[in-house]
Amino acid sequence: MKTDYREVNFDGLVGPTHNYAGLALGNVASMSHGGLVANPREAALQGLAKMKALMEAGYPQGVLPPQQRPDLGALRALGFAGSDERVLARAAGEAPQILRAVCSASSMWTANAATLTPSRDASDRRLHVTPANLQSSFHRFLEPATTARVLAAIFRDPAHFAHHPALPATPAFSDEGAANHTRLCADHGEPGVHLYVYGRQAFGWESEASVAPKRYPARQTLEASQAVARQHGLGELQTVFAQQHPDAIDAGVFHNDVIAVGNGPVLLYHELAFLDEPGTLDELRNKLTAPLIPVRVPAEAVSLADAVSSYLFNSQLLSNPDGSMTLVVPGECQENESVWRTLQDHLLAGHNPIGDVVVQDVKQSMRNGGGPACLRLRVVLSSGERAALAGHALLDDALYAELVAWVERHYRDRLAPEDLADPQLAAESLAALDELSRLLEIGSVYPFQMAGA
Ligand code: SUG
Repeated sequence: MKTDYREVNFDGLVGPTHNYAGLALGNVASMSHGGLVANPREAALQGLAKMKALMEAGYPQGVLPPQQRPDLGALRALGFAGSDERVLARAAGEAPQILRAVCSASSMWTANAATLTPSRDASDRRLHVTPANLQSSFHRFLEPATTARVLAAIFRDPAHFAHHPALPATPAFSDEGAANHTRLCADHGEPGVHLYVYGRQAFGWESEASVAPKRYPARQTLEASQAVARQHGLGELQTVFAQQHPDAIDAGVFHNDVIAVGNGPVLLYHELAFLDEPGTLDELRNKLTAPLIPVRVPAEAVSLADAVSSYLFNSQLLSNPDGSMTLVVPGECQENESVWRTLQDHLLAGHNPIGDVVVQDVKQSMRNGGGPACLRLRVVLSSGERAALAGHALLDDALYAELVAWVERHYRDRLAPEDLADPQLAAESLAALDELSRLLEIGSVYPFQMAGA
């Protein structure tokens, strides 16, 4: 049966303070590019070009705004007092790493904004939303409060949308959102099975069976994934919890979406994505109503190192009306011989619905470890829910043109770490965001717009 559910990808607009600060332990690109000069204007335009290309190819496209940065409120909470200029100057002098963190434009990676359950799978037939607490790093822990306001502003109608609080921001419930969640189904409008991938178990880790990464932190806990599924009212037959392979995390796979991507009944994954590959596939097969189509990439075709440097699996896998699928890969895949060969010989030529590969250049984001899939939050919506969206968050030609002009008016084309202390940058950023919130018609979502903040 054909239904009117469609996947809408909400991409994060890159903020005016986009920079390379080397903030993310276990994220190889972030760790190796810290200190480079960034180009926020190019970054934002690359993101918009991806959105436009997908919109023009017929995929519904949404936009989520960036956050208020530098986060002066966070600096004040840490004891930096005085005028805004004084706060910035003191932070730059006394704690440059903290200043970098409060300037990060990391909210662009909206795959980490929240975990969502489409109304199709919820017993109350509403879309359920839980913002991720992102507690594993300070710069990302600053995101959820504004993220929750932005999502509540767009998914506003309580008849259609249910918002849950972020999980307690403590290591036991470390949650990184949709980057560790994949909904598999026959078709977007058919019942889904929710695959949650976690890196460690918070309770019971002393047991002998427990395996954890040795080099880099595991960001998602089993307990966090279970709590999100519980908040959304999902039952046992609708969920599969699988542990990520610790060797993958130690090779720089800090989220599951760096090593696997699913869409409809297709699961494209690297052989080292899951600790228990056969067990995970069996459970998915048992719970899915449609036959699972696993597309496995062996390590001998693409090594973990190549998967991490090319971000092959951080691709968007999109459904086409004829039943085929399109894979949107970052430009880095074209530059890697074994990855490009695997794409042609194994993925496109294989027995699976992937019929087309589209290359998108998102290099500015990639240097911080964010590929095409990181930049978007997938939201499966019925036509009634799409009509109920508040604000102006769905991209069309007019909004695209306005956003490009807005970026060109407000963004710098060069941002070095030492520029972050410039009070003028903070003022430019606030002016840009004030204008953007009017453009997107989302009301007052930023601390500087809220009374008493
Ligand atoms: O959390 N990078 C982000 C990248 C997130 C990618 N998202 C997904 N895989 N879904 C992170 O590691 C680096 C910022 C810096 O170093 O300046 C950063 O936060």
